[in-house]
Amino acid sequence: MKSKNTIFLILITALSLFTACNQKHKSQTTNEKQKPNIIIIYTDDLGYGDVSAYGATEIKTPNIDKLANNGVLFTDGHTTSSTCTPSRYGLLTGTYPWRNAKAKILPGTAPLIIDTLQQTIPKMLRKNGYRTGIVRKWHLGLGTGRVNWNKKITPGPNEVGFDYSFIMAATQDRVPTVYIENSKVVGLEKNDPIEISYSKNFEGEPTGKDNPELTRMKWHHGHNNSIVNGIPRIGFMKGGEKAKWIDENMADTFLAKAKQFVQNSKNKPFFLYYAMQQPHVPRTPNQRFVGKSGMGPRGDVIVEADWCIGNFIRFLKKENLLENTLIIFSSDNGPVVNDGYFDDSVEKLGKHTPSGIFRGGKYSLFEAGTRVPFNVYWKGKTEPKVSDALVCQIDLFSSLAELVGSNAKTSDSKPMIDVFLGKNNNARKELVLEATSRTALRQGNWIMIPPHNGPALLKAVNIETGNSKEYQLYNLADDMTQHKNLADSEKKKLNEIIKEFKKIRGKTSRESTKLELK
Ligand code: NG6
Ligand code: CA
Repeated sequence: MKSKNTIFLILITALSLFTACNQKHKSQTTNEKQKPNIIIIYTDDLGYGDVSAYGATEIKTPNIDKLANNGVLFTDGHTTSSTCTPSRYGLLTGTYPWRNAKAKILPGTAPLIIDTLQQTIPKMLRKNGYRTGIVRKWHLGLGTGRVNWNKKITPGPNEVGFDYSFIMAATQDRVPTVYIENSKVVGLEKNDPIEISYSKNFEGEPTGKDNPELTRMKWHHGHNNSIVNGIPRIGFMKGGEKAKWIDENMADTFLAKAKQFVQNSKNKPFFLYYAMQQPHVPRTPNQRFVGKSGMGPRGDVIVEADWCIGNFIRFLKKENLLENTLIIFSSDNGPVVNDGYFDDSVEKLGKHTPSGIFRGGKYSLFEAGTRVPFNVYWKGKTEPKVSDALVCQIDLFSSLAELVGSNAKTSDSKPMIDVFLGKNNNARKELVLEATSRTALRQGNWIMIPPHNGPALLKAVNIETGNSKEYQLYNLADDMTQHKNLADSEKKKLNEIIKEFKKIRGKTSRESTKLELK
């Protein structure tokens, strides 16, 4: 009897051990699967006032609005900088771009500015079981100098954490005007090699400057070097005829690649950095969108971008992925209307205000330079909420790490996933903002802009830079448009912020300003 009982006991114990083990194994695989997919949709030069969810009345962005209105809509969301390269650097590395002297608008031939040993969002996510991809705009440099575009172009996105990359090297207005997939130019023919230079034209090649009769889009400032598809660009390019992109097909090409990446990544959680090129110049909407905004090409490409986002989200839904996908939507810098081409954007702007109520725009240290649309949407997880918390793209590194259970951090990137998911409003207390190598400090509702040399107005683009010989101090709580400089009347506050700014910035080669207490 006794032995029967013992056998029974042993059997029961073995069975429960087996079940426990099995369950543990099961829950691990479920957890692994349940890690949310993460998508960052990043527009190029889209302003705070360009989105109807942010108050635009002259243009409709129904698909971006759906993300904004069903998720967390940040009213005080910032990029680190008011131009592209530094913003993208800040976003991907979680490190302030002013710490890296190379993080400024790059030519198409610039070497990679992210150290291959540096932490990045895709690297961190890859370590945590993700498949990672980038589709569209890179603009963080490629190679180590003197890239041979006809060979493997490396290091690049694939060396800083991306398993898959389908990119344009720099911008739509810069050569090389070709797609690069996993380090190789797409469609390149052996007998028609590509040569690129940013200093000298290739003999016999037409340019926007000398051959205006060959252009279908006229240059306003800059943009008068090589002509590709009738559009004069920045930089000189020779060869690679078959590999050249068709500007009007770019949105569809990238959308298809984004979908393909998702489809190929189904057995793992994935991270996609979908870095759209709209509404950056040259604005080349597909025929389907021409005239759709009534605002000329700038408005039309915003409508096109919005359509792409809607189409992509419907695709995620169809693939049953929406419930388990965190989508972050934002822009790399504030808006600009005329950024170098005569494209009717100024003439057809009408009552539309791309900067919303804010002062400045792209290239500016004023609010509109860095305050951008910023939404976080996760179906079934985020409640519709408007959050006034101060947040910055630089915090996504540590916050996404938190989300996936990693303790990776950088000293500049604050873990604040609960703020991003709308669970609390524990905003950033301070933030250094950057505009073409000049910096300013936001502290609570205060912003201090130290004296900076240079013009107060960039005439070509008609944007105020934020430069002044005097200190500027604004209280955004009751002066969102930054017209009441309180530097004289609030000396104590000013000195407090200058002190803090010195502490954060320390000695750096990029600060053109000597900070002095007032
Ligand atoms: C500027 C270009 C501008 C745009 C910008 C980069 C001229 C005169 N202007 O130098 O058109 O390409 O660089 O924009 O060439 S960004 O969004 O990628 O930062
Ligand atoms: Ca940009």
